[in-house]
Amino acid sequence: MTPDYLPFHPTPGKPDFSVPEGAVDAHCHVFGPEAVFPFAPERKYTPVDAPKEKLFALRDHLGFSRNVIVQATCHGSDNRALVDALAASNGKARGVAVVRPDVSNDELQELNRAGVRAVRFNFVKRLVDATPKDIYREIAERVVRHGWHIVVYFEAPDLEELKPFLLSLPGTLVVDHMGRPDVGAGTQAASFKSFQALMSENENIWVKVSCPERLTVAGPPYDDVVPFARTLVEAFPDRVLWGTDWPHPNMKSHMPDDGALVDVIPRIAPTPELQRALLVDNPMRLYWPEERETCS
Ligand code: 0GY
Repeated sequence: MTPDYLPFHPTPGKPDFSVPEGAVDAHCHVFGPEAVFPFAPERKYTPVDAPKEKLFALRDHLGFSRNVIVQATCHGSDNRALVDALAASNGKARGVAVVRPDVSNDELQELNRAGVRAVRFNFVKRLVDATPKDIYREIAERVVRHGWHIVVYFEAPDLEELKPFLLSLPGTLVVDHMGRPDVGAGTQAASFKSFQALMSENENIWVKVSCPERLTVAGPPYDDVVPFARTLVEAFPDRVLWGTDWPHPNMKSHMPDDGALVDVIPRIAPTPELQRALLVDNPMRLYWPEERETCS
């Protein structure tokens, strides 16, 4: 099948902003190569190949040290491309997998050994067919026993309906892309307030302040998204994560320059302390806790 969205930027620029030593790109993907790791038959889009070598080259180019690779819907619950990338990373990548309800404990243990530390539940209707919440809850209860956490992807209009489910999940919950706020409605909109209240009231909920390129109405340099991310970074400095979202699946309007995305970071995390928390301390606590304990 032919790719049906823009290819990733072939030559991203060097960012002006220097990320702190040990920075983690906590949301990115690998796709294929399709000839080795075919895409899932049930996928809603077909990406271009975005293999691990390109991801690791981008990591080095942008000055990052590590990646958290998130299983995207185009690979369904076939985590082989993800596991292959983790194995090739020399311990510099951890994974977020998608699993089926009939996954065995042996398979979960195998994924854990490979470096997977979370599962992702996706509620974005254009990306997946719905999975009953009871099934997701059963999966959550099983994976937290392996010390994993849950990553959820949903859009702001679905937050109220999802809240009871989100609050019923055990362990740590990470929300992708700020819960996809309606940027045009501004930071005072009820739905963004509701999301902040959810985080204020539940200290187990974390958020990725990622994807200005997806959320923007105005386009680069993403002035309209910055206040959303900055609000969350300043309110919840020890529960925020940042990622490139490379290779930016499904982007049809414009393809971001990943160097320019890195240059958004000092605008959303304006002090060295906030930058270190966002890029190093928080992702290390969640994905490499054993290394943090050794360092401290
Ligand atoms: C992202 C965002 C998107 C795609 C996926 O799993 C996916 O296919 O998450 C999207 O289209 O918004 O996190 O990469």
